[in-house]
Parts: sequence; C-alpha cells; structure tokens
Amino acid sequence: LYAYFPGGPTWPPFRRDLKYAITATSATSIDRSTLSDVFARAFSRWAAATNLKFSETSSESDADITIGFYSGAHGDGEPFDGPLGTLAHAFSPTDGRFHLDAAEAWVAGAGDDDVSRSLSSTGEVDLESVAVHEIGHLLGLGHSSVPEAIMYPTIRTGTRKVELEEDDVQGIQSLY
Ligand code: TQI
Ligand code: CA
Ligand code: ZN
Ligand code: ZN
Repeated sequence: LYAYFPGGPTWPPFRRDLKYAITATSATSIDRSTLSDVFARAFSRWAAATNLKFSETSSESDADITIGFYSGAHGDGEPFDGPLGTLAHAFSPTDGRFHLDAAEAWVAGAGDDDVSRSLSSTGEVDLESVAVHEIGHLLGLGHSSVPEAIMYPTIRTGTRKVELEEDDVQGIQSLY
C-alpha cells in the first residue's frame, strides 16, 4: 500500500498549476532539450492521474519545483555519494527541491525495450524512472509496500520503470 510523509503534507488546493525549473545542469553531460523532454514526460504521468498541471519555466524565481544535478555535499545536509548508492532525493510538499547525483551514469530519453538490457550490464541509471519516483515524493507520497509500484523503495539497477501502478494512482488520487 502507498504511504504519505508524516503529517500528510500536500500542495494546497490553490496550487494546482505547478511550475518547475531545471536549474543546475552544468554537472551533467545530458543536453538541455533532452532534459526538458525527460522531465516533461515524467511529470505528465502524474498529471494524467490528477487535476495537477505542470509546466516548465526558465525563471527559477517563478518555480514551485527546482530540479538540479549536484556532486557530493551541496548545501542541504544530504551529500551525494558518488556512483550508485543514492541516486537522487526530493523533499516533501511544499519544499519543491529535487536533486540528482551528478556522479551517476544517467541515461536519458531511452524509450525502447532494449534499454533495460543495456542498462543492467553497465550500471547506467534511467533518468526518467528516477524522475517519476522523485516527483511522487515532491507531491507528498512516501514509499509503497507494493513491489510493482513506482513508489516502492528499491529498483534493480538497470531497470526502467516509468508507468504508474494502480497503487500509485490510488495514492496520488487520495491526496489530489
Ligand atoms: N533516493 C531515496 C528515494 O528517493 C531517498 C530517500 C530515502 C527518500 N528515503 C526517503 C526520499 C524518504 C523521500 C522520502 O527513495 S534513492 C529509488 C528506488 C532512489 C531510489 O536514490 O535511493 C528511486 C531514487 F525506489 F527505485 F529505489 C529513485 Cl526510483
Ligand atoms: Ca550516488
Ligand atoms: Zn540535495
Ligand atoms: Zn523514494
């Protein structure tokens, strides 16, 4: 079953149209337009299940959600740890910070069936899969006990998992 953060924080009813900014990208080699595509696809999966809308803004000061790549310590007391281990983290509503470990071998825009095979042999991490999971946290979901769920707390290295499971949909629909 799905879970919330302690106290069940959510984005309040007058904030259904959320803007995100992709702000810190110098630490990744993935190009900017690919990043825009991957995050737009990840947000659209949650938008399809709720009355939330997401749009990218180029203005960090307008953004509800900020997304960036960082190495090691980056000022929030949760340092990244180099390849594998922690891949990314996101804070609960309405903080909006979503950080990715720049040290990972991120794979972006790999939409085909071959991806899980190629990823598992190289230790690469599918960016869209991690983004869908972290957006669940940004919106207020904790970890699920259902292994198929996006919000389950472990993923095999090299797995691509981007489709919301029934449990994820029920969880987000109970919040929004
Ligand atoms: N990052 C952890 C995660 O997002 C960070 C974390 C641990 C966390 N406990 C939390 C975040 C509680 C919010 C609330 O779960 S991670 C996965 C998964 C990670 C893990 O790098 O370990 C994914 C990031 F679920 F697959 F293991 C993305 Cl998809
Ligand atoms: Ca790491
Ligand atoms: Zn951080
Ligand atoms: Zn998680």
